[in-house]
Amino acid sequence: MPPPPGGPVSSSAADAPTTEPAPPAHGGGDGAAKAPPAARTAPPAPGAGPGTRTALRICPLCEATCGLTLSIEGTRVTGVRGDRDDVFSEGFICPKGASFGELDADPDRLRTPLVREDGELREASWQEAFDLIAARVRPLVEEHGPDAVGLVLGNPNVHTMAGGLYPPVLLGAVRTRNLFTASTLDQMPKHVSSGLLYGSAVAIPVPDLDRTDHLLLIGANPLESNGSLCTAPDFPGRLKALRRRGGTLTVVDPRRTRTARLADRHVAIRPGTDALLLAALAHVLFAEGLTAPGRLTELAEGIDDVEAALAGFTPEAVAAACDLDPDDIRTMARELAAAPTAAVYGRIGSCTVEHGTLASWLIDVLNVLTGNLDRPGGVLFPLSATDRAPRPAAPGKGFALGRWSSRVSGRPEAKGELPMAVLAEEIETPGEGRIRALVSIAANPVLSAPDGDRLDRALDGLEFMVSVDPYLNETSRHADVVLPPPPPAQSAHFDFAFNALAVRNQVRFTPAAVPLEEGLMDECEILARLVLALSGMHGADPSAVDDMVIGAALAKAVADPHSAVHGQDPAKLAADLTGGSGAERRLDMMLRLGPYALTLEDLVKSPHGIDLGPLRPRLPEILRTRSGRVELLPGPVADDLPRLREALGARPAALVLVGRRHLRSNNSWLHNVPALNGGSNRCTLQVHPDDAARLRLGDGDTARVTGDGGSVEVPVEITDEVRRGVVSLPHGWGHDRSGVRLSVASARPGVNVNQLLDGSRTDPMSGTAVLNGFPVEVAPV
Ligand SMILES: Nc1nc2c(c(=O)[nH]1)N[C@H]1C(S)=C(S)[C@@H](COP(=O)(O)OP(=O)(O)OC[C@H]3O[C@@H](n4cnc5c(=O)[nH]c(N)nc54)[C@H](O)[C@@H]3O)O[C@H]1N2
Ligand SMILES: Nc1nc2c(c(=O)[nH]1)N[C@H]1C(S)=C(S)[C@@H](COP(=O)(O)OP(=O)(O)OC[C@H]3O[C@@H](n4cnc5c(=O)[nH]c(N)nc54)[C@H](O)[C@@H]3O)O[C@H]1N2
Ligand code: SF4
Ligand SMILES: [Mo]
Repeated sequence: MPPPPGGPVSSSAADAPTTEPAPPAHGGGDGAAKAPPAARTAPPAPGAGPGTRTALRICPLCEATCGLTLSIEGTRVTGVRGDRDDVFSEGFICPKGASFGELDADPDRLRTPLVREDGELREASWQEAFDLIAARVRPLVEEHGPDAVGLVLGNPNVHTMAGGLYPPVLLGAVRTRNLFTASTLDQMPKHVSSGLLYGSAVAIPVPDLDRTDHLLLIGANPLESNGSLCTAPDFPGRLKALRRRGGTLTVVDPRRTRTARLADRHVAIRPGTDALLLAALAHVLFAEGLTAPGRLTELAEGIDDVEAALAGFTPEAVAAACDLDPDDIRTMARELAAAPTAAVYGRIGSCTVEHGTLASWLIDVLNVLTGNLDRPGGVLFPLSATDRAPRPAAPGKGFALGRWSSRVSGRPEAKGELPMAVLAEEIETPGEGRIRALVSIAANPVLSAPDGDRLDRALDGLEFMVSVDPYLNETSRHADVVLPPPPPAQSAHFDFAFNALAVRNQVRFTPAAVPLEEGLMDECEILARLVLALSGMHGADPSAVDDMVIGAALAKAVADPHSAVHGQDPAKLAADLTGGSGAERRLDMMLRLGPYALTLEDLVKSPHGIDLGPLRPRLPEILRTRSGRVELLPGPVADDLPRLREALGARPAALVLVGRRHLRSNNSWLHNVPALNGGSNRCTLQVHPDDAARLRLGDGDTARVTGDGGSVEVPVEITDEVRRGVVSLPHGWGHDRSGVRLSVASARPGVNVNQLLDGSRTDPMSGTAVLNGFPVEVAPV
């Protein structure tokens, strides 16, 4: 998931900013994060030498947020193990977390800013780099308006404090409508369905993994991904515990994944047809009188409308499209209804598909119809320590879609964002409103978005580009200025996004484990300086940014009759804030204003975290719909249902492609860590034996795969783990472009699966690219 501009509660989640004027809701301090507070120490890791100390660090490499214990010699991370005392992860660690030290010390990481001179990137001082940004971007904005600046936010923004705190401020300062994030390659359908159902795009219910009796898991593979939009360290262990306590697990996936192998039932659906399956499950619940919404009867409106709208989606009607047996669909519905508690949960395979928003909506519809939304054992809304403190339920403003559209192909915005799939055309197409300068923070769209070759060319045609990225990679190689953040051991960590998506309420903070290296700049300060450079305040002290945010947030809080600080003196409240940097003071403020009234000091005193208890029901308080109820059949959803009905009769493509994630991968950027690249983590095309025979492909042969956007040539791996008619290729590979500085990744580059796409296939409501279940042709080379 991607990055949160809408305020630090996003998803994958973090893939997601929003354009609501950057919430000064959280903020500030005195800027420059040069002196991290002393790292707290823990008993040294076993086997550690005499000069070794240890420090705790929350792992930033996936959504599970495990606590790590780092062994440190001098300033080098020499060992990593799971922190057994961590209140949430209790010692769990995976191979990625174990490679934290190697990643931290990667010699290919940039250690100084780069600026382009006479076409070549050269090392530069921070001063030079920011001077250049201020000098080049402001004139473009003054001449062409704010939309001349495009902002691209990638996934790691949800994994850093800087990415949680500054993008909203940046967006507020630049006020461009050209905002693109990894969300439209990921979880935007979930934001849209939540926006429509609950009135808040960030109200995402998560499965109550530790208490549920039945988990219906759609298009997710947490045994490799470690979970998404469901933060749960040791997801595999939690699934095994579900089985041990007599619960059941059903997995819907066209591949027999490691997660599917753990399940009681594996449903190998034809890709892209989950919305049909889910509609049929709801249909069975209605037809057989199995609905039992309980207290949701009062809290939700439109249950009868949903019944009418789904009338045609019988198991028989969807069976051919899904390639499933209608009796199996009935059984699944009955099992769901019969379980004392159950949770329906979907991820990438349910989102990045043609009917992603409908599938995301139907998942919640099923949870409502079975009474499982907002009850223990079902799906619940977390309440994180930096969320807004609960207040009396009241109708809200609702959620609007399509408030503006993209300039070239008229795609509607969702959550303030335009589809990443249209970024290239917005740069290439001349005219007023064209993107002339691009700021890319922690993003690699050349590999992660459709048609990287086209984007590659488009980026070359920009008048100016900034990348905030530790690597010179496929995307940042186009930048005129590259601003590298420090290695992760040198940054403090707090999970703004994932605490709000966690299966248990808890809160943890880890200060920087080692001091900031001479010559590097904390990413919070980098982004604060970027805000200044882009808003005409270049040269001001970066603490001004945090002070501004703090001032605005406290002014709002003291004026709010529901706030615990109502009527107090904002200057006094600001003076009370603690923290070694502006970012930390902003965190302290958010904690103080939050539902548990904690302070940063509380977190520092509890280095292994504070457990805040199991998830609890939050309806109706969380609702922001105009009706003040869950609006179960929102207009835009009803309007999209005819498209789903058409899919009932569509002739399926002979061969479609789906992705896959490997445990030791992370999108496009961990292939440069030797321990994570190689072995079974390979860029191969998985083909079912029957398809391989038909296509005359042998194991290890090279195949040419062709889609709308181009062709790639890739080694074949024959396996019956994929179902017939489906091939699978992982994403994030294709490190063979010139000018990148990724010595390990470039030696085993793999191919870019997204070159098979041209960006024309999207889920229309959310603008999310169809990255799974698209037609391809495969032939021997
Ligand atoms: N075909 C296909 N395509 C996909 C997907 C798929 O399943 N199939 N998945 C999609 C999903 S879910 C996502 S989230 C996107 C991800 O898409 P992106 O966010 O564009 O890609 P990442 O590979 O996560 O790249 C992140 C960039 O951040 C940099 N980085 C790492 N750490 C930091 C840091 O601390 N600070 C900063 N500033 N930069 C950092 C890395 O060097 C890298 O350049 O990819 C999407 N693309
Ligand atoms: N090791 C590792 N962990 C990661 C990442 C990584 O790259 N590597 N990336 C992180 C990110 S950014 C994210 S968003 C999460 C994603 O977390 P997950 O969604 O759990 O991860 P995926 O492996 O993409 O799982 C998607 C599954 O959907 C299946 N699928 C494909 N098409 C369909 C379909 O049409 N219907 C159904 N039912 N299933 C389908 C695929 O076969 C695959 O098994 O993982 C995060 N964690
Ligand atoms: S599961 Fe995720 S958070 Fe935990 S150690 Fe592995 S990569 Fe890090
Ligand atoms: Mo993601």
